[in-house]
Amino acid sequence: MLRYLTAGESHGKAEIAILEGCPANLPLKESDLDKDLARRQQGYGRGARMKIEKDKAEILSGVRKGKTIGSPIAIQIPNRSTQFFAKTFSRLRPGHADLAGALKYNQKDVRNILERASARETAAKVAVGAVAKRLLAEFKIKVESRVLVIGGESRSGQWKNLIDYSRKDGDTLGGLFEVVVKGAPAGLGSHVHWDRRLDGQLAAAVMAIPAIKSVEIGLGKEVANLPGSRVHDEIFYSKADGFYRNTNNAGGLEGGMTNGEAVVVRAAMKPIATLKKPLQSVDLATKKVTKALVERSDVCAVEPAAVIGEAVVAIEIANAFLEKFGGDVVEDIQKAYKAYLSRI
Ligand code: EPS
Repeated sequence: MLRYLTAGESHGKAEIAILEGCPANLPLKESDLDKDLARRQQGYGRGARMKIEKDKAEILSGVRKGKTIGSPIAIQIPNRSTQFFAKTFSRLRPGHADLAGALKYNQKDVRNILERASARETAAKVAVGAVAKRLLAEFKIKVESRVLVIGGESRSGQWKNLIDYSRKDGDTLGGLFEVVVKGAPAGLGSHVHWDRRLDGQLAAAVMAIPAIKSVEIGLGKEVANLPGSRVHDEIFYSKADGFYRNTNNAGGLEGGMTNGEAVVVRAAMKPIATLKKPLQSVDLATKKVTKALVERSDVCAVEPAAVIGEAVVAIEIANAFLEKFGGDVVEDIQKAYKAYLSRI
């Protein structure tokens, strides 16, 4: 089983992850992680921070001579931009963790909440996700993503203009992205108990990405509006392809298990909570009316969110894969996987 923890503040020394449970003998290089870290930094609408950072993973443990050795993998991504760390503030930003965090943790300086609540933490998540993707790649399973909507607009040709307009207006934009897993076998996850259902695990993982407000699988909320005859994917069989479907409204998941079709997860991201034209708010210290804190931030971060979506989906799929086929060493998993594929 894969388990991971992250640590680090947005403007602290580094983002850190420890991944436990990665099987031994998986070829793994820092550049495997850096590819996705670079993708996470991209996207039109990113703020000035991304011009400063050059996110690079340092693998501190768990890998020797280019291969995992079964021990915990410690990863560090140094932060270059640390100048905000000393600044205090109390002008609460609506939509961020500021108010609830300050009340819960009894903090007068809201930076003690902001620093950890910042989506900068997702750099560590993406590094862990890249290891999961590397593992899945050994078994020809691919995890990809794409942006579907930005600021309510699905025509991608309009997105730059919308983001430019939003930037000028001191506003921010959210959107919708989709993560697709190709090549996963039928039978990952389980119908037998709620916490073993893979759809639930995927939804929890994607919902826990900062700023995500809704997660859908396959047709998603559209299923509420259609009859069963237009929702369920009819089953076919051929000698060459085995069981297959001509539609994938289920998004590759039935009964909490993969069914052999592509797994399709979509998520809606709210607009970034730090606005250049700040919203009405209250000062935590004085309780007086104020404008929310304005600090350097992004105008739109749906493109990076899609990369983060890939990472957390890859971690859940890899976890279900290891649960099914064993988890100590790549060669044993390969044997178990081959035997399973020939049975089904
Ligand atoms: C982020 C780094 C942050 C923000 C963003 C995510 O950098 P800074 O705050 O120094 O500009 O750009 O954080 C947020 C969206 C947020 O809500 O805090 C990153 O590396 O992804």
